[in-house]
Order: sequence, then structure tokens, then C-alpha cells
Amino acid sequence: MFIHWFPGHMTKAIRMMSEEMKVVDSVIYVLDARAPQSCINPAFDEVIGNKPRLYVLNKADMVSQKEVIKWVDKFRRQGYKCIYSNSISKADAPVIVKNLLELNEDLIERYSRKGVNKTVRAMVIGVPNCGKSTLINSLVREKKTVTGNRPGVTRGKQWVAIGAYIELLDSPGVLYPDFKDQEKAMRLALIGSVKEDVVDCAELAIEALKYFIKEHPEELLNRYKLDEVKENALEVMEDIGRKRGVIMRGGELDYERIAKIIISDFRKGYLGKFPLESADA
Ligand SMILES: Nc1nc2c(ncn2[C@@H]2O[C@H](COP(=O)(O)OP(=O)(O)OP(=O)(O)O)[C@@H](O)[C@H]2O)c(=O)[nH]1
Ligand SMILES: [Mg+2]
Repeated sequence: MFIHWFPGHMTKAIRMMSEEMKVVDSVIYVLDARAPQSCINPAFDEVIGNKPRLYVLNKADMVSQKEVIKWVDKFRRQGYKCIYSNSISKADAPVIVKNLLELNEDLIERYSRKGVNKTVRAMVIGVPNCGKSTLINSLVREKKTVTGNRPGVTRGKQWVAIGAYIELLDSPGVLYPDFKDQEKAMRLALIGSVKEDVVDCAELAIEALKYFIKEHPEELLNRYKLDEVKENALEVMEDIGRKRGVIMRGGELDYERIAKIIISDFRKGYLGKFPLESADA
């Protein structure tokens, strides 16, 4: 086990979410398109209860459109409303708003029969760093929420008005209350959802390499100009280190620095537009 957890923090955060859930009509559930299944937090279901939810596969620009669409179809087959978004561009904003309004159609209709324009309130939830705050910003003209490429940027709750009749509640990212599934933990760590100080970066890079050796060796070959991609992840890591000259003073390979290069390359999308999880599985 190489990722350790602080269940107490998460339990507290879930309790806060449950409290806020009472004042919203629906939920925008943000998932990182690179690992949608791992972004499904089993603890959220109970919190959401029967409030309608809209799944948004965010960071859709980081995977091929073909793969995102497969995921969208999968969630729709499960009976959920689901769309994808690149929240850095504002191009998907109208689709998000349209789907949120559709999600709350019955409620809006009920109020309008009484002659009232209902303000739709939705909580934006998801694991840390999946782009919740960025998504909210994509819907407003000027930046309202603080964003950053590390987990735990949003601390408290924050309401943001989108036009006259929508209010979104930004929330801090929440991880699973317990973390027995290390495969999922690894994917969440790779997409930057887990704080660096609880992850062993050399082990994480090895796990990433195992995935690329198996699924997309050509990406390693091209990116690091390797002569071949060996089967053993540690050997591949060493080859990458030698090619890049990542060597310490005594001439030894600097494993930690090599690991950081590999992880950073993955996060920047330099290793191709592949989701870590396939919707076909
Ligand atoms: N490529 C890409 N990057 C994105 C997208 N959405 C957000 N990001 C980036 O992802 C990082 C995290 O974004 P945030 O909006 O801070 O994520 P968050 O979910 O609010 O994170 P916490 O508040 O820490 O839980 C930032 O560097 C964003 O620029 C997207 O659609 N595409
Ligand atoms: Mg945030």
C-alpha cells in the first residue's frame, strides 16, 4: 500500500456536504474524464439521496473524443444525465446550463404555474482537483472561484450566481472515506487528486509505467526516445533516466526526479490522450 489516507478529514467533509445538500435542488457531479469511474465516490450517493444529478466529464480535452463519448454513453445507459466539458475553454458553458435547467425542469415548471421564476440551486461536487471551481468560472464572465492545479484548493463553500436564476455552490473536493482499492487510489493520485505528501512518487511512477507498458508502449517510445520498451517498469524507468541524463552527483540515477518527470508528463498530457480507465471494461 503506497497511498495513505486521512479518513477523519473526509468524514467531516461528507458531513458538511450533507448539511448543504438540504438547500440545493440538484447536483453537478464533476468527474475527471481521464478516470471517471475512480472519481465516483461511493460515499456521495447517500449524501445526494434522490436529488437529480448531472454528471460532467470534465477535462474532456485531455482524452480522445471517442473515449469521452463512450463514457457519456455508459453513464446515460445507467439512467443519468451526462455531458462532457473542457472547462478551460468556455465553449461548453451553454450545454452545461441547458442540461442543468433540463435536470430541474419539473421544479421550474411547478413554480412557473404559480407565476414564480424558480432559482435553481445546485451543488458542484467531486474529488479534489477534478475542475469544479474552473467549471463554475467557465459559466460566468469574470473569475469568481479560486482554482489551482493541486488538490484542496477550495476550502469552504462558495455560492456563485449564474445569470438571474441559477446559483451554484462550489465545494471542497472529497475523497473516499476509506481507501481499500489501491488501483483506484493510484489513478486518483495520477490525475492529481491526492495530496503529494501522502503518495510515494517513485511507486506512483512505476504504476503509471506499468499501465503505459501494457496499453500504450508507443507513447513511452516516442516521448523518451527509447530504443525499446522493456517489460519491467523499473528497467523502463532507468532507461528513461539514462536517456534524460537524470543522474545524481555520484553518477547514480535520481529515481525521485525521474518519477516526477513521468508523473508530470502524464498530467500535462504529453503521454497521449488516453483515459486510465476504459468505458468498455
Ligand atoms: N485541461 C483541462 N484542465 C482543467 C479543466 N478544468 C480544470 N482544469 C485544471 O485543473 C486544475 C484544477 O482545477 P480546479 O477548478 O481548481 O479544481 P477543483 O475541483 O475545484 O479542485 P479542489 O478545489 O482542490 O477540489 C486547474 O489547474 C485547472 O486549470 C479542463 O476542462 N481541462
Ligand atoms: Mg475548487
